[in-house]
Amino acid sequence: MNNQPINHYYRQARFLISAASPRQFPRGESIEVAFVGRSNAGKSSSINTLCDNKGLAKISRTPGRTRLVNYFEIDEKRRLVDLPGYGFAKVPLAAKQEWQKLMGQYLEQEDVLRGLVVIMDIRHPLKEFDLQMLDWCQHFNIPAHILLTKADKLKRGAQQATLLKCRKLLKEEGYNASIQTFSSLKKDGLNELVQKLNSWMELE
Ligand SMILES: Nc1nc2c(ncn2[C@@H]2O[C@H](COP(=O)(O)OP(=O)(O)O)[C@@H](O)[C@H]2O)c(=O)[nH]1
Ligand SMILES: [Mg+2]
Repeated sequence: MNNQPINHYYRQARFLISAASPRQFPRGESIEVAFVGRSNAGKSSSINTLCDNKGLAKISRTPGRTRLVNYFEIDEKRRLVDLPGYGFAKVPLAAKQEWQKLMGQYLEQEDVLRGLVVIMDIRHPLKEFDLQMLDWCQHFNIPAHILLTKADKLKRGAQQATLLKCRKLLKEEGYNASIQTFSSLKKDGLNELVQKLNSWMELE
């Protein structure tokens, strides 16, 4: 086991199904960890980095197009879930409401969902949408872990300063989410993410 890469469980991940509505959410005994973030924050890239598989979650340059919940199977008991990104300015109200409904339906599955990874661009952290996600986590009693991704866009000092600032703000606002810096490009922070997911997924 010692020669295995730290993310070896996640490298097994295979695409399972895309669900457009709760009726299509897969059933069974599996536990899940889900990823969410604003469109273009770097969600697909972080899943691909975690799983060491560039083609796993599609990396799209057109934000806000998909309203699908994408499931990846790690093993027969564990799944990763790519939740639809939030598109913003150009998204009509009806689409926003549809998105909110689908998210609510997904997040209320408390027997299945072990934790939510909230992806934020380190240059634009803790925006309104991100805080809404954290509010939902508190509401549904779901542990949250924040990735400040694209950390390679900032110098080390600025990365750490942003991390500390966000951690302080979270504490002040009463959120008990954990938070780290991450870079899909450099694979920085992968170890920390894997440790968090392993504990949620009851791996080792
Ligand atoms: N420099 C850098 N670019 C990133 C990183 N993660 C994602 N990107 C880029 O950001 C854009 C959006 O990424 P994507 O993963 O599709 O975001 P999503 O919409 O949240 O799934 C793409 O052009 C990625 O190549 C990162 O860690 N560093
Ligand atoms: Mg994506």
